[in-house]
Amino acid sequence: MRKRAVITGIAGQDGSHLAEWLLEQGYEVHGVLRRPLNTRFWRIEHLRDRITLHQADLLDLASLIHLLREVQPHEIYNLAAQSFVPASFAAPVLTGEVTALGVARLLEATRLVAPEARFYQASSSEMFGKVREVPQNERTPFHPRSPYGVAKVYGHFITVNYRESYGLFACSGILFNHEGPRRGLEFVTRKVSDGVARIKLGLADELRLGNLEAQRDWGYAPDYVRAMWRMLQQDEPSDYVVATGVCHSVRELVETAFSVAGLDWRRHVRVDPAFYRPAEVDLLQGDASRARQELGWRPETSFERMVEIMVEADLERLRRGDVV
Ligand code: NAP
Ligand code: F7E
Repeated sequence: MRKRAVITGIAGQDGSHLAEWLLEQGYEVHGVLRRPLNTRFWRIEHLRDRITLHQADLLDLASLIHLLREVQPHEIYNLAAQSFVPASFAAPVLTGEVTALGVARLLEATRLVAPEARFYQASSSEMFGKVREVPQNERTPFHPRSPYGVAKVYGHFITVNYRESYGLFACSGILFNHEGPRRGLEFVTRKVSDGVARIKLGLADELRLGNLEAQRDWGYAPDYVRAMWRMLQQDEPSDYVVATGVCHSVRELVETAFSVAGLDWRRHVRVDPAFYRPAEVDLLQGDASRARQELGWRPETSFERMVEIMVEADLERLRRGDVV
């Protein structure tokens, strides 16, 4: 019998990569959309005849109960969230409803309808925020710096709590930033690769960015979804940091991306305070030793190669005239 997996957030970056990976592993893949008529399908268009799509919303417990009753999944991957940090400052309550309480709703639906299913929660390095140590591992205390980070801390601990209280096989993956050509255009890596491609093709002349000094541990999204799956194949549920261990500043990201296109970034990049955040996460660097030892997971794509892939993909896309 084929294993059935439910992916919330299937139309997002990670959802689309995870769906591909699970199909390759022979799974029957069920994806959740909150508003099918408004969804932009560009990341999953090529998968549409191989997956089953359902309408449900993390804001609505009944919709999640109906979903799990219908699918009776073996594995549930909760990737849906309001995931953009600046939007969480603009809409902190909505972010809490979706990114924090949404996890509790899905766990509760799981407990009621599919208690044997294995559950993955998409936790985030943003929980470390104002970091207490470098690098960060599974034991590093949290100090979130945005409503998004605060909401993810709730999602993380409610997942741990359902594991400890009800014996659910619930895991939380503390993933550091991961990127690729399917990243939303508002996130800095994709904003830069898109900006470089526009400048190279003569469609723009400048790129306005915020804090160039922030440092992140950037990995490649297709590598990271394998770690999610591996967590649910273990004998015991647990929580894992997933990261490359290498960090770069936004300035280094910019230098690397402009040089892929043979451009001098100093001629085009302008710092615009509009993109500064009320509170910043200055530095994230992960220690994924546990994932390496217990899951046998390691990243396969370097930062430089990832930036190259992203710039080349945006050049091709804009030459075709596609919007995203
Ligand atoms: P993403 O591209 O923003 O995708 C998130 C998805 O969630 C979107 O498809 C969105 O649907 C859906 N969604 C939003 N609100 C919803 C609701 N109320 N009900 C149901 N679905 C809803 O995010 P991602 O980069 O793939 O990240 C996946 C998950 O990992 C997120 O939880 C994110 O917070 C977390 N995470 C990401 C990273 C990273 O670096 N990418 C690192 C750590 C953790 P629409 O298409 O309708 O907007
Ligand atoms: O910002 C700086 C910005 O928006 C990275 C989400 O997937 O990863 C992501 O959150 C850094 C920040 O990602 C611009 O200030 C400078 O320091 O790409 P980002 P993020 O905030 O790290 C974590 C792990 C998640 O879980 C989240 O869901 O880049 N930066 N200039 C800028 N950032 C943006 N977006 N735009 C700029 O113009």
